[in-house]
Amino acid sequence: MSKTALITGITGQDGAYLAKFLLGKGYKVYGIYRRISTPNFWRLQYLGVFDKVTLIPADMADMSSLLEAVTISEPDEVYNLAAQSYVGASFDQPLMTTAIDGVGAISMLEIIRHLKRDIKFYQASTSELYGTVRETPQTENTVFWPNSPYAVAKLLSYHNTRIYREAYDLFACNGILFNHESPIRGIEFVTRKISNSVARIKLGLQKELVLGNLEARRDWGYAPEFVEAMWKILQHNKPDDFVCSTGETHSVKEFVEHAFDNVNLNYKDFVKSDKSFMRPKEVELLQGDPTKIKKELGWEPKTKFKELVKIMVDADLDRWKQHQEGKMFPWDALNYPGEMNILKRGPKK
Ligand code: NAP
Ligand code: G4F
Repeated sequence: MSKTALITGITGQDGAYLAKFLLGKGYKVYGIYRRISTPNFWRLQYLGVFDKVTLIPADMADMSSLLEAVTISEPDEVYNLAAQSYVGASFDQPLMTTAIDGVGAISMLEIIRHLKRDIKFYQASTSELYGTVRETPQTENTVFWPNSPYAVAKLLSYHNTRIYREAYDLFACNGILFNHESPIRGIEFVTRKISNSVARIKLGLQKELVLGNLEARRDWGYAPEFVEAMWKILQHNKPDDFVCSTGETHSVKEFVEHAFDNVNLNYKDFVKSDKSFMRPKEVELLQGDPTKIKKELGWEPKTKFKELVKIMVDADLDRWKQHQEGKMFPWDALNYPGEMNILKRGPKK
């Protein structure tokens, strides 16, 4: 019999890829979406799955709506991906971030505990938990030292997931995912900001690219591969926590350099670094060790760093060209002409 999944955060990058992946496995897929003034279904449309999933209006900050979503969907598996996921914004809105990313996960765990304990639960944990890293590469046993309100909210959900597993025997798991990107990545994240700007600069639509800390290093993987890891974690014979990463680390500057290389331009002619794009507190280096997930679940990343950069730049170039030819397609870039009018907090004062 086919399984049923409920995805919170289905309108985001990972939610949309996971919905497509699970549909391919024969799942019935439900997702919650929140009421906003302009609906945000472009990723589900872009991946061609909008009319294949069932959407339930709910909000992570409203437990009654989550209860209704679980009652209606009767899931075998819940993937808790919904979050205020932008680290920079968590410094501006720490309470809202804690309510959604930290308390929201507890609401879902409580619902499962009281309603149906055999629902499997996946929590979208993050490499941001490591913050100021205590060792490199980071493993499932590395000490957490979070550096943002986002990371602390995620620490709350990480530990509650573990506690509900140990205290109530729930099949509750953390995927400690390192950064993963794609052409449907949110446009304010650095990789997509770069690929979108490189495409615009190549086509003469933009003159420069202003970034913050070019020296920060991340372990960047390809999002469609990472959602398979989420599924594998819930198919394991026991509930557990797994690091999911490529094992490599690269700087923002390297990403920029390769992105401009892809369109035969020199980044030094276009890129500036400005303090206003820096954070009050930074995570300087992330590099995950995926040994456990490789060994126990057989999951391995396939797409290498340079290939990822090319996939993203090619996709944005293609979309801007199609736009110039007057073609219509689901897309976010037109609704986000830039960050110029958005107040930035900058580094610590
Ligand atoms: P994303 O693109 O920002 O998507 C976040 C999703 O959460 C969106 O669907 C968003 O809905 C939804 N959401 C936000 N606030 C909500 C609320 N109050 N109630 C219900 N839904 C709400 O994030 P992502 O990159 O797909 O990441 C998925 C999850 O993995 C997040 O929890 C993130 O923190 C975590 N994570 C991501 C990475 C990464 O590199 N991508 C790495 C580690 C962990 P709207 O569309 O309405 O905004
Ligand atoms: O792309 P970012 O905003 O992603 P960040 O902060 O690493 O967070 C992402 O990955 C986490 C997993 O480690 C997730 F948990 C989280 O939800 C999110 O998906 O920034 C990457 C790096 C940072 O060091 C930032 O300071 O790039 C640096 N950066 C430099 N200039 C910039 C910019 N980041 C952004 N967004 N914009 C800039 O102009």
